[in-house]
Amino acid sequence: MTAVDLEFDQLNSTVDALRRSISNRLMYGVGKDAATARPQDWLNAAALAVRDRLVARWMKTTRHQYEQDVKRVYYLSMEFLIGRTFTNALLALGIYDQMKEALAGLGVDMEAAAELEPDAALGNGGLGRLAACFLDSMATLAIPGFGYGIRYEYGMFRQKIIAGEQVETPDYWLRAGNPWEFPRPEVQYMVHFGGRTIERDGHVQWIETEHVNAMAYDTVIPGFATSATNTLRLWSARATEELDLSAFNQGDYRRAVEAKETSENVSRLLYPDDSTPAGRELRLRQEYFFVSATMQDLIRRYQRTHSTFGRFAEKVAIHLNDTHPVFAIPELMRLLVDIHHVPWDRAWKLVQQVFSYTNHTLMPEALETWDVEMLARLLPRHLEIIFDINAEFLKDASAHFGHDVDVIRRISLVDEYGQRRVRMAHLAIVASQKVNGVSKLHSQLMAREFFKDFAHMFPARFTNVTNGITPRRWLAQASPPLSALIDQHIGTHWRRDLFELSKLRALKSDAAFSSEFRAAKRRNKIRLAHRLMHDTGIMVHPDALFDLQVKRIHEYKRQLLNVLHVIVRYNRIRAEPERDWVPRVVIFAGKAASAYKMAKTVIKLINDVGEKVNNDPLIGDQLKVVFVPNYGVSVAELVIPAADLSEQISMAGTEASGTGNMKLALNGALTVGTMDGANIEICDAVGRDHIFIFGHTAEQVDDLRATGYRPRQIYEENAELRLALDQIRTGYFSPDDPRRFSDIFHTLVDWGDHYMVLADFAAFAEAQDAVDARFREPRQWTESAIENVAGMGQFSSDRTIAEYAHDIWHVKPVDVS
Ligand code: GL9
Repeated sequence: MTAVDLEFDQLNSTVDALRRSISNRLMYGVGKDAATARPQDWLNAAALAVRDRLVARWMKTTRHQYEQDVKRVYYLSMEFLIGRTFTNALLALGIYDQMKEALAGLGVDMEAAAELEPDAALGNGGLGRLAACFLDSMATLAIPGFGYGIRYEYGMFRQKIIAGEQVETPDYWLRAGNPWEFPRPEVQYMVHFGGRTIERDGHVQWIETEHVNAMAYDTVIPGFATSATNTLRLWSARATEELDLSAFNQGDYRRAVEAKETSENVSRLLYPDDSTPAGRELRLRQEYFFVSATMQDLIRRYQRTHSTFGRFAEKVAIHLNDTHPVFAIPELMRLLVDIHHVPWDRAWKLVQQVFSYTNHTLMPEALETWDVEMLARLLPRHLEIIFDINAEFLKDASAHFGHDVDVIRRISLVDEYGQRRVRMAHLAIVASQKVNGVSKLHSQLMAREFFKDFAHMFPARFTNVTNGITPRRWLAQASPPLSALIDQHIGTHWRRDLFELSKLRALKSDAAFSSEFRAAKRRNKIRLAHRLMHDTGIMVHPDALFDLQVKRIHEYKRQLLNVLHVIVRYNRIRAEPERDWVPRVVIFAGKAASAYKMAKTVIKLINDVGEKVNNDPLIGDQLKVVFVPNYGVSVAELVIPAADLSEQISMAGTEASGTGNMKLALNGALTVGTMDGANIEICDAVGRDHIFIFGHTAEQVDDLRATGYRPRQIYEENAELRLALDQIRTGYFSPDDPRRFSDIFHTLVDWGDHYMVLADFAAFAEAQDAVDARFREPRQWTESAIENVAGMGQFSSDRTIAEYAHDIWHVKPVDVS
């Protein structure tokens, strides 16, 4: 920042200046006066005042990017789980305290007002949240990065728990307006579907299509303590034909708006599910809609400063966040070849230089494929392009492997078994210059098992970039007490260089620091206890061990393993109520995909067990079980800082990385976990003595499966486990419907449970005993907690983004001074 900018910023950051801006924005932006303004109006006015301050930086960054003709990264993601923006922006600008005072001067409680902001929940889980952390880090590191996605009108559903069951309600997050976005009606691209292709003058034309326009909405993404800012551009569908006037004039009002409604459905809602077949066509339309607009937009931006495609690969990097945006590959080919008349071979070379792809899961049901027949109907030109790419690729493959029919069948872009389907991950790998997994283990499994043929053909293409999280949101913003304590002892620079936290190691045996550390944690636990009381009516004691499993509900994540242990613990306490147990509050939170029956039954089981345990007078405060509804970014910011224990207990080899594991450790929770995903790297970083590792490793899981997994034998041999399972089977927790959970029992005991819950039970229970023993020694526990915080340096998404920028995208920070 120049001296003039700095002075300008400082002038604008005073309490007086902010108070004037808020009053101004209330009047001229919101259209209210102080006498009639509701808290929501004050929040909007304050948000606009903050946004004004960001815009100046935004213009400047954009101008510098343009003048320096920088290489830009386009981060394509169907999901961005941003959460709230207000507090985050205040901290980025360094005006949190001033704003609080300014609002107080106007009679407004800032923290209460901030709670009114809805979460931008345009994502399902870890993958979407990762994209949001990446935006934060790209801006903070001044990497010229654009997020591209869809402006869903309805984000992730709101989860209510009614009579212990998940009920989904729509999340209309735009109800009160969105002060953070700028609609850009002048930026619109036409997106086509259907029709057919013909050849004319040596070029393919795609004709007789239906179309919809994609209109841009821009959101400013502030960097932390820098004037660098970036843009998140989200596309919204606009009908190309407005009202059908003749239908309207005939009084047929429904038909008059029908076509418009249908075509605009494409950006109506976040696909609610990562596993169901329903709505697949709409999902395909969404995927293509967003990448087509994005490719047109980035070509237009490139052509503003370049007259040929000669330097395209020097100026453009396109990142595919999982396979959802992979139609960008054939779309870019189509635009280059059919519209801009670049010869096929040259276009393909360009494509292979600009794309890179991250795989986020190896769960077979999540590896996307598209029915050839549906593609032929909706995207006929793209199907031709995919077939042409495949033909060339299979030629190369035959040259590489010899004529091994099995390999060719395995790696083809088209799955020919049964109904023909295009394998999107294969297309992504063939077109990308780099392909990465999200933790060391996951990247290894990718290259050695799932995509081993590709890794054999293109060994240099496969790499690892372990995930990370932004310390701004997940420590500075989420835990004011712990951040303040850290600031006092090692200064504030850890927000930009998380490795600074390692300085805390020197303090781990310092009694004064330890007790302040415990006090900070306790304040967060009290904050949560109040909210739990308010939202669920369950009273918990802040001195109990707060044990959290917060994440999507999925069998592979094994919430059932945790529940089984809760039941065993309950039975143990009932057997000896007088013993001095370590009091625990076991907290679950997470959403189940709306069509995922088993996951929903797990939610009901957790709530039924909670009902029984929480109301048992023999148990009292020794054990509480709480299900916190509507897990999302804001709930995470509340619960994670209050955790003592972090449950990361997926079957080894199934959780690609996990990021909640990092957020919890950063907040001083100790992990009980399997050797899966990034847990392995967390274990290395914090030290084996400060983490509770248990269970089969990925290799042992394979061996066990090969020799035959016999859960019934485990059930028969472990009396405590057998009792817990029998209680589930016979309705001990569901007397109103004794058979409610019998499928859970049979899945775990008789139906060969793919996730091998029982195989890890005994080791898990033992690890939990070790947890209790450590918790009885507050000094030791705190020492371990401090080791966890101190070891988290490498899990900053700044480190992750620096690796992407250097090794994959080959982009440099823009100079904004
Ligand atoms: C996920 C993986 O399952 C996680 O282990 C990983 O941490 C994140 C981010 O890389 O990606 N892949 C995936 O499909 N989801 C993930 O969380 N699922 C959702 O986002 C719902």
